[in-house]
Amino acid sequence: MTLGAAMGGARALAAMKHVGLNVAADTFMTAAYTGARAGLVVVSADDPGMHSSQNEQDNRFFARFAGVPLLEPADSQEAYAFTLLAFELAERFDVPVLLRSTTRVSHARGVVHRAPAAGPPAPRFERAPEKFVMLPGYARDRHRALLERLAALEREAEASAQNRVELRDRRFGIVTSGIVYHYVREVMPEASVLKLGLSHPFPAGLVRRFAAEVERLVVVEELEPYLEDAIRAAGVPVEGKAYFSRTGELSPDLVARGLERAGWPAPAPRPRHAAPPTAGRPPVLCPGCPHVTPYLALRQMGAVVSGDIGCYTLAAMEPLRAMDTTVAMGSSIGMAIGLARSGGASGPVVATIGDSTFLHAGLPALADAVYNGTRVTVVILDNATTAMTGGQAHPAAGVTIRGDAAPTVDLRALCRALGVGWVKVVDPYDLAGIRLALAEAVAQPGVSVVITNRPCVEMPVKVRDHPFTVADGACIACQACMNLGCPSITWSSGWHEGRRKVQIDAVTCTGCTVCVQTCVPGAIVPAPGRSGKA
Ligand SMILES: Cc1ncc(C[n+]2csc(CCOP(=O)(O)OP(=O)(O)O)c2C)c(N)n1
Repeated sequence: MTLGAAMGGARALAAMKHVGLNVAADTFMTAAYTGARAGLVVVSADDPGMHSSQNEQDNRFFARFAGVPLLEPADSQEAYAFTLLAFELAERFDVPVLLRSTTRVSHARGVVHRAPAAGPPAPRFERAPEKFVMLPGYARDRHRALLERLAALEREAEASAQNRVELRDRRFGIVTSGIVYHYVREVMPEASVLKLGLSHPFPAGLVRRFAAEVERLVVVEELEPYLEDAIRAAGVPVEGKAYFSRTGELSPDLVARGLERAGWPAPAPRPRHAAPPTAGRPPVLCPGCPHVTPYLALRQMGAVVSGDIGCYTLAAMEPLRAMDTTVAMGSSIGMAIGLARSGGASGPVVATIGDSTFLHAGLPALADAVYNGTRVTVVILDNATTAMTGGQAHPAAGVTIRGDAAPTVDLRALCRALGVGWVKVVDPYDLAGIRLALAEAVAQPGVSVVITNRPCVEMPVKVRDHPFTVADGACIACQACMNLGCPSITWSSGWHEGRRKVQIDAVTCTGCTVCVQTCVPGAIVPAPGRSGKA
């Protein structure tokens, strides 16, 4: 969309997490050939340490791979200033610009001084098929044009004010970029530093000049030895990953320890702002989450479950432990096809996918499963939102991202239109109903789809029904309700025949009634007090 907008003459910015760029890569790689009319900036928010991601790929390589400039802000002010600079470079060199941040920069807040930005040009699409239609004949020319642009950009990087030499103690020459620059300054304030803000194309001449000023050159960077390899390839002796991990985030402490390992004097102890200890809390599905029952049923029927990326990925954890594979957003149905075709699955093969993820990347694989007659069941977990990332709307949610009414994709009709012969919509709070639907679905000879239809209990509105409680003395400690993994159900202080009884926290219970349906002696009853919806 943003490439189309920029070709149409409007400045455009696409922001995504690191794995988002994998999905956009097909367009991104060729956008480097076409360029656009107005500036196109791609923001990649990388996640070293995988705070909430399935991998920690280092997207600086994407800049080198595609042949586009790379800007690496170190803090909020630079995030702002580099975004303006990115548009300027994009328009001056007719190339998309990659602005890469990491979690610590993306989540930072700071005072930002604004600068006047040049007004965007008036949008106007001008036909230029030799620039915008990447047939091989045109694309060959554009590839050559890209290499010429890169040579000009290299001169830019050599002279850029964003690539800054700070000469202090000449024994220590540190090359760094992004947030790590601040870690280095904090723990080794006396070190000489080359801070790279425009790090692709690589300013080899500048690095050589810096290296000549210092006794030892060490790169401090998170994840891959991206800068280190480039420096070594330029023929400059350098050290780096020998002292710093290639996985996870760095921190001021890890930088200090790495530099000590490199043989440099231990830095002065830093003041500590000790945070009070917090209890470890494993991630769990919320009380009343409509994603629980399909997984309970799938585990009980011995299905091989190809999972996807969303809140429901937590079904891989105890006590549900009902997901066998999860790799990338939208991969579940394709992987289920492969698992079914492998002949190695010990039970029925079932893909489970959220509504948002299904619309993002599930449709092509479902069409393929139908087309090629693969026997798989797909469970679409329709909670009418994109819960995991904060409740964004999507094309089947009925509202726009701003909350205005919008046309709604009818998921059942969509599956039928793709040729699925057996589609059933079920209430996930009806445990018997969901068991029955799944049993029927996996018995179908071809593709079957089960759609669950309860909204997320947290967003866009909180769903709170009358809470339940465990009746005094009625619990026989069978612990069947514990299989749900509901955070509202905890151990009580009571015992029955050597097993612990359970209790329900009335404050967090949403009244979904699923535990009531699992309770063998019928011990779970409405909590006393006012009934009705909160
Ligand atoms: C390619 C890609 N883009 C974005 C993300 C971030 N992300 C993780 S889960 C998710 C959406 C989950 O929505 P849905 O499938 O509806 O499940 P829910 O969390 O609502 O249960 C997104 C966008 C990602 N992991 N990969």
